[in-house]
Amino acid sequence: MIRHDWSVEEVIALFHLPFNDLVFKAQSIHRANFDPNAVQISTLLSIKTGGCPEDCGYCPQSAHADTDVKAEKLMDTALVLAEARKAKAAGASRFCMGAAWRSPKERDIEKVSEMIREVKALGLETCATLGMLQADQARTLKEAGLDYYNHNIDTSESFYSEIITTRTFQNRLDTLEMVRAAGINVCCGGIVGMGEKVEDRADMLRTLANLPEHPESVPINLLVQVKGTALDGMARVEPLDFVRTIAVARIVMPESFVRLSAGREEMSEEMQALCFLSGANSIFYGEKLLTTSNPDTHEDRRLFDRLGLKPLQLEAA
Ligand code: SAM
Ligand code: DTB
Ligand code: SF4
Repeated sequence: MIRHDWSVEEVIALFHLPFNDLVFKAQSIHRANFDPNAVQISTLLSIKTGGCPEDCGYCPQSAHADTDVKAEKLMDTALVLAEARKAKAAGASRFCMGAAWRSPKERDIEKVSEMIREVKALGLETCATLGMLQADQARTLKEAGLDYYNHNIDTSESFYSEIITTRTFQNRLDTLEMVRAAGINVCCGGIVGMGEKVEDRADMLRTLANLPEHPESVPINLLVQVKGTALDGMARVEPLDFVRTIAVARIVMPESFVRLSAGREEMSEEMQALCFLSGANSIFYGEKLLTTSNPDTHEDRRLFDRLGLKPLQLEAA
């Protein structure tokens, strides 16, 4: 049953279930809604790297952080297309273009629209994450053929200002509403491991589940700690607590793709297997996320073989 009326207490109670009960519940819901052995595969590309004016404490691309990431210009469409072709050849079904912007300018929307049109023509699903959008910008991206827009709420409303001060939680919800109104699929999730409490994880998932429509895709990232960012050196999350977050996301959003996102390089194969068992059915595939590294593709192929997982094929493909 699809619900949009979760209370935070109910979601917290899920987090505190005995582990076996939690995973069984998540896997049962997963099986009722999805092929249990199919995993959706997305490949990321940073089309505009670094120099971002926002102060997100986790992000190596923030101008407020002191990292090795250099500010670059928006990439040329031809180079983006070459990367998209490689991603498709490697087996990705979706190509996600990320830009380190607070919000795009008109000229940026034009150029990204061109990229979207051409990536889509390759037979890939398109996704973009460009920061805050206006309603007309969302409509233009939709017309260009944008299938998904990624815009994370990252954490609970009450913890948000501990992590980011240059925009509000409500700003995030406003953009999500524009994206939805333009008819673009929503990709929205968050990060675990920023010093938040279980209550914050529960409240973040409650916010997502209580949106008028569930995001079609829910990325759950494990914080990738980068030297020079405000959140470097945070206490590491217990692997089983991360798995619990995946399981609860699956339970409260039964029909959404739950993506085991950033942070897989730090995870053992066994931990990833537990995440898949708990309802994760999407990953980022390819050796790079945006600026940090992701597992080698041959390691992922080996993991898929050992677990009997297969990449989800697009229906039209
Ligand atoms: N600038 C746009 C924005 O913030 O909406 C788009 C790109 S931004 C890098 C996309 C998402 O990546 C963030 O919302 C955050 O959830 C995730 N992210 C960034 N740095 C991360 C890190 N070090 N570890 C885990 N996730 C991270
Ligand atoms: C999401 O939830 N995770 C991705 C994607 N959406 C854009 C980004 C992860 C970034 C990790 C840090 C980096 O590589 O810069
Ligand atoms: Fe900028 Fe996005 Fe990084 Fe925040 S997460 S600093 S908005 S690129």
